Formats: sequence, C-alpha cells, structure tokens
Amino acid sequence: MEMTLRWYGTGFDSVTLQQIRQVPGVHGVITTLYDSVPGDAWELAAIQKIKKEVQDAGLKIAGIESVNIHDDIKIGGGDRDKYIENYIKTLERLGQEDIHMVCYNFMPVFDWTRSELARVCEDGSTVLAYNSKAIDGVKPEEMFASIDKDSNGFILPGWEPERMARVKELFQMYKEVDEEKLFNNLVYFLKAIMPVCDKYNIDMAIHPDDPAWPVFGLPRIITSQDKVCRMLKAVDNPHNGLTFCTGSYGTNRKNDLCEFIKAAQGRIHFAHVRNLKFNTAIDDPVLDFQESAHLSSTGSFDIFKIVKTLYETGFDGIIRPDHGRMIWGEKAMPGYGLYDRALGATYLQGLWEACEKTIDRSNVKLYR
Ligand code: DNO
Repeated sequence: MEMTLRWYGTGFDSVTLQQIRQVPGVHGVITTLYDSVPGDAWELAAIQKIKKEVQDAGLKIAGIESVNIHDDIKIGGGDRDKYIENYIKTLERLGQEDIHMVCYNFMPVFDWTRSELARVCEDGSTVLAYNSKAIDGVKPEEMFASIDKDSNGFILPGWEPERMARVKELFQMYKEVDEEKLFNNLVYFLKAIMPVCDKYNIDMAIHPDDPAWPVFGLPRIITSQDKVCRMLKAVDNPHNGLTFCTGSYGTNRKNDLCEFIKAAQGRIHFAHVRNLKFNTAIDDPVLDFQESAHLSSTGSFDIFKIVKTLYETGFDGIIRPDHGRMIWGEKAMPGYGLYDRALGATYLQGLWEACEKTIDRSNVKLYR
C-alpha cells in the first residue's frame, strides 16, 4: 500500500510539499496541472517541471488526479476524436515520465456536489455537507454562487468560474445525452485509450459520481456496483479500473461498500478512504449528511471493515485520505486542509498495520 496526499500545486494549494513530507508514512503526492484545460494535451516540459519540484521536496508523484475529460468526449460530439488524441498524448507523456496512475471522472457539467462547504460541527470544526432539500430546490447557478462564497478564495475542482459562466450552454449540450449514451461514450473513450495504457502501463481509475445519483436532471453512471461492473466488463482490460472513493459511493446507502470492493477485486487502482455521517434515517425523504473525521466512531461507516476488505482482497495500491474537516483555525480549500487529512493518513496506516500484523494474505494475489 502506498499512502499519499493530494496536492494541487504551488500557487493553488495552501499546503506545501515540505509539510506533506513531514506526515508520517507519506512519500508520494497525487497532483495535476491545475491550470490545464480539459481537452489540452499536456506539455512534456510542464509535466517534467512539476515532477522535479515534487522530487526536489523529497517526494514522488504517485499519480495524477485528474486529467479531466473534454465535454465533447462525454457527449460524443464531433470533435471527440481530436480530444481523445490529445488525451492519448497526455497519457504518453505521463508514461514517459514514469507516472502510471490517472484518476478522472465522467460526470456531466459538475464534479462533486455539496450544499454547504463549511457546516459548523459541535466541536467547532467545519465540514462539507449535503442536504437534499437545499439541492433539489436550487438552480445550478445559485448553487455555484453559494459554493463560491464558501470557498475561502480557492478555486474548487469542477466549479471553476469560467466553467460556471457557461453553465446554461453546458446543460444545453447534454440535453440529448441519457445514461445509455453517456455509458457508450465512456466505453468509446476507454477503448481508444487502452492501447496507450497497455504500452506505458497506465492504470486508469475512474472516480465515482458524487453524490452517487443524478443531480440537476443530468445523467450519472458511476454510482453503483452493478453499473460499475458493467463498465469494467465492457472494457475488460486491467488498466480500466477504479478510484474506490468510499465517501462518494457511500452517499448512496444502498451501496454495500465491502461487497463492492470484493466485486471489483483486481481493478481498484486508487482508494479514497473517508467517512460520512448521516443525519437522517434511511427512509426519510430528506437526505442530510456531512463529512466527518476519518475515524469509524465519528461517522456512519466502519472504516476498519473497509480497510480490512481492501487488505484481504489483495489491494496493494495507492491510497489517500480524502476530504478532511477544517480544524485548528486552518484556512484552506474546503476539504483539503493539511491537519485533518494528516490525521486521516495516520489513522488509515494504523488500520493497515493492524491488518498486516493479524491477517495472513500469503495466498492472496496482490494487485495495485
Ligand atoms: C473531490 C474529488 C473530485 C475528484 C474528481 C476526479 O474532492 O474527489 O474532485 O478529484 O472527481 O476526477
């Protein structure tokens, strides 16, 4: 297992590489070219520059989150082959620089969706939260305005102001795209990029839709075990794999996270492990949840069971703590402060060590 922390890059992140280096057990970061635009082929020189910066700080780039996908690929538009060519060039250059894991998502228009970015908890910390009443009654533009207000001045991935300025146009583009079309467009994209992934041994790790159901009437397809297994089968290449994000799949309480991990055995290339706390009963028409600290005791998930299932099924790949609470007066991108994620990294490594010392997996085939 390789414990990492996400780092958005100098100028975009309040957390420094020097700080990350001091988190016990963390030797790698997950990063991106945060100012790249979906559809661009990443320049080799830009990849080399960030790689050197990370290495000079005594760390390595363990993987990329994200290389974003142009909308034309998602809607199956006229220019999709051109943008797929560019994506392939980016993968080639990452492979040449010895970077072998790429996280991406296939969500139309938005990335993750929350109704609040700074809900105040009893202990004074703040967390991201979701309330279905707030989301269901709001227009996407209003949603953006409230997200922007709480973003502490940081640009949040998927909620970039230039993108939000085009929100109406984007909705229009997706008008004819239903779940089946989106699925077929994903399969088309994956089939086209598998040869370069084979050549450079690049694991593609699709991130789930967060939350794991359609929002604002847009289709969402990476939401459940059945849908994901269908996608894995449709392009049955080990390089077509998953980011197993517990906090995203777990938003849908019908998802059994441990069964899901077993079903995806061999294909989880990246794990985001975090906890959520549900504040409404499972049959309540209003869904309200908030993100909690990573510990099982602070939320609704059994994080030990999740880590143990990853361990028992042979997972040996890249993992990172996910959104943290904002604690100790830190000002950072919501979800991405240093302190609570560092606590999460330490906790997850403690659970992993307990598994290593008590569970024999000498007969299990390990995979990354
Ligand atoms: C949210 C993240 C997502 C994720 C993308 C992957 O905090 O988990 O923004 O990075 O969906 O492309």
